[in-house]
Amino acid sequence: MLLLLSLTVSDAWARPGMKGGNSAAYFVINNDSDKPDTLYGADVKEDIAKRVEIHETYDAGNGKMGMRHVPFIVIPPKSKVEFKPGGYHVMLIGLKETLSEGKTFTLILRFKRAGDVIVKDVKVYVTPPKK
Ligand SMILES: [Cu+2]
Repeated sequence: MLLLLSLTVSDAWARPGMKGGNSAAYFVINNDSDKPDTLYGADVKEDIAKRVEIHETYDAGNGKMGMRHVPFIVIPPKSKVEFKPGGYHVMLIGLKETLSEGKTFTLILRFKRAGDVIVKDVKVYVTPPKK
């Protein structure tokens, strides 16, 4: 039986960050299949960060926002999940080099069903690009 894995990632971009600091990557996961999939890990192909984690932003009270690591995110069938500022993001922790505007890198997103999805040319923007 031919198994069609129609899971794609689009609209990827990342925030600038200083060497030693952090950056965050954003994108849209489109699950066109009729089965849910689970994002359980992320990495960067180039050696630009000490750690790469899936994060969510939450309301920490008193008007403050916090963020924390989440072990996995389920992507329901026939749906899209947007990673964006103030929501889910992939955190690049401990940058080994400065990521300035225009720099690109390759993101690897690990899914239970679709396997590793390679997102090429994730570009660093100061202002989020318009879709
Ligand atoms: Cu974060």
